[in-house]
Amino acid sequence: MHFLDQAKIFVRSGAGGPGAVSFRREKFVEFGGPDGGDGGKGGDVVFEAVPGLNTLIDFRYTQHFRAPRGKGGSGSNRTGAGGEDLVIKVPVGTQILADDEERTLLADLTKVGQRIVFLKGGMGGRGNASYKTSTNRAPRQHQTGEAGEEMWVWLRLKLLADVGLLGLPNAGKSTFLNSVSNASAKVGDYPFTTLQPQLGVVRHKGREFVVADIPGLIEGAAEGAGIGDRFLGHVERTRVLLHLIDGSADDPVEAWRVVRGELESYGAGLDDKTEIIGLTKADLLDDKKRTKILKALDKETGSRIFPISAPLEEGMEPLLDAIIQSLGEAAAEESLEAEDERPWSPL
Ligand SMILES: Nc1nc2c(ncn2[C@@H]2O[C@H](COP(=O)(O)OP(=O)(O)OP(=O)(O)O)[C@@H](O)[C@H]2O)c(=O)[nH]1
Ligand SMILES: [Mg+2]
Repeated sequence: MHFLDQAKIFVRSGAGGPGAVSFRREKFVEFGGPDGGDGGKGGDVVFEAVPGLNTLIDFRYTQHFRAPRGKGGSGSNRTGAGGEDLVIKVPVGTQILADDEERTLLADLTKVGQRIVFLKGGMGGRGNASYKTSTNRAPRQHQTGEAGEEMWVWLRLKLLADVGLLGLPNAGKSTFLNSVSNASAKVGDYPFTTLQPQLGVVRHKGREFVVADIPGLIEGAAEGAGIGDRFLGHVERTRVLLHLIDGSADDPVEAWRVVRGELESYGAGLDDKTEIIGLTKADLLDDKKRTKILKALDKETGSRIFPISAPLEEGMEPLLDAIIQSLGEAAAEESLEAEDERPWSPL
């Protein structure tokens, strides 16, 4: 699966409509007066985060977004109609960045339904009626309407998954994703089968969550070994990490250490995230070996280890239960934090 997670677009808000110059002329009415109405306001450019979008692919085809201008005012003191706001729908998790060297962050759409008025439409111009004074009863002055604003911006989307899959190559990450979700990721008996992140939606006990499968990590990934750690950006925003360890490998404990080491080198808070650990390919282990590995891992990690076999669908239930439980806990923490946050403002 190839996905586009960055797009450059042009946005422009609508100009205000011009104010009118008009005089009342009616049969049998001796003195007319100025009655030119004001122009309408131009449309705003609004970004809205909507559910159900996972990529920025639509922005490859449409790159220019212009809100309509306000209509001109007219006689009889009629104000021009305002230009409609242009609402640009983006996936949840989209960031809007300036087109400068630093790619300054301008806005961050993290919640479904979140709306940001990004560029304001220009004010409508004043019509001549509004210039009438006791000394100037027939003004011809009017305004043309304020110009709109325009800008090139970058949209950037980090896949917004709830659970990030981590592990060495060949650990069984994609196999797991396929078995629990609607995804059909490529699976292979060799390292680096997965070269692009892939998302899957999991439904379990009436709950839904999104799992991201990313390429495997190896020792030195932070320095670029293998395909490096650049895909870790895609799990930076997940609430929970599911770390899968190949139970049939020579040294599962060392496998766990290697991946933890890479998380630490990467930073960005990844090593503080809740980690759930699954031991894959449990079907290849006899009871004695399995108990030994579980014990060793338990001792090293201090967490409960979930042995699973995705192809046989064994051990999945308790693992999925644990994921749902920690997603619930993570969400509760976030809503507490969100109370201290201030609303974003472009000014
Ligand atoms: N017996 C058994 N084989 C498994 C299990 N899970 C995965 N495999 C096999 O292990 C191999 C690797 O599986 P993948 O799902 O491609 O592993 P991955 O972690 O996604 O690998 P990369 O994408 O290369 O990082 C494949 O041959 C799978 O069929 C399991 O629970 N039991
Ligand atoms: Mg894979």
